[in-house]
Amino acid sequence: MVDTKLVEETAAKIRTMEVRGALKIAVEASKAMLHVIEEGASFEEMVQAADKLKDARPTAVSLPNAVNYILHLAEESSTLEPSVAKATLIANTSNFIEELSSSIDKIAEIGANLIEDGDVLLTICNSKTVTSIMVKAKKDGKNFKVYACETRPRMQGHITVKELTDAGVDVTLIVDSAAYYTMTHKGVKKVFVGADTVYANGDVINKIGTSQVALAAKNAGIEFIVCTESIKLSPGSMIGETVEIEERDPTEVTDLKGVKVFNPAFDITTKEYISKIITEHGVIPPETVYNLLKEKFAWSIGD
Ligand code: RI2
Repeated sequence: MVDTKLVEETAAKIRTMEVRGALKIAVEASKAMLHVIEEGASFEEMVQAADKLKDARPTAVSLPNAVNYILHLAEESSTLEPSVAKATLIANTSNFIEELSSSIDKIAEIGANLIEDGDVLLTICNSKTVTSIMVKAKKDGKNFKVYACETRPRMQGHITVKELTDAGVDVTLIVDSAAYYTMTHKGVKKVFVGADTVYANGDVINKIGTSQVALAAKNAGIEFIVCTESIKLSPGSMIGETVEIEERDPTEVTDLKGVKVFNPAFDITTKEYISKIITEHGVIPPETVYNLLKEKFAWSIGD
């Protein structure tokens, strides 16, 4: 029996959102998989570990995509001589984690080119992908302002404000319901948001409130830009599968007793509201997500 303590701990941290953000949960789950592989897990035990990790949160496909890719690597290496199979799998999994972790730096480089001196930007929630782009643009010497929606109920906007302040970016916190007023009265030029899952048709699932911001941006004639690593593309959507929209505990919303609460954690922004998508492979229109999916997930979907 392999030691699955790290798997249990990682799954618990993802569930409670101690570890959060769609890329980060994929990276941490992959590290837990690498650990059980190093421990000498059988394929069966790897599948069990993968299932535990995938069950932690339902909406971001980055999590199952990463864990399933490692199982695919395990299947591939199982055809090798037993003496080299484990070392090969460890090396391939480590390379994958390295690539996954560095995909955000490539997006930061590309995304920073889209920020111009004097820009006024708006974002929602805390996407490390988005803040990395903004931090890179600042390092490149650009001066711009950011409005950050606080993002009820978990207030991830506060994390965004801290990250940007620490990097010297001029950032202002707003309540979520001030998004449209801020767009129209503070000269917002572009909205940058992250993604948890991107469907083959270009629709994007992100933190609750994102689609309202997209509607407001469209009405105000403001560019709406999604920033996503390709690990967040959904291969299942190519065959019509949808992801479950996570509903979280009512206590996140209120401590009032006897009140009915609906607390969805994500929503879907349809592609007609999305101006462009920034990936580590370049800037693409939402209509071309299908092509990138086919290329990146050939291992999962076949020909
Ligand atoms: P990065 C987050 O979900 C937000 O919805 C954010 O936009 C998205 O993941 C992507 O984050 P949550 O974990 O991967 O806060 O860009 O529920 O960091």
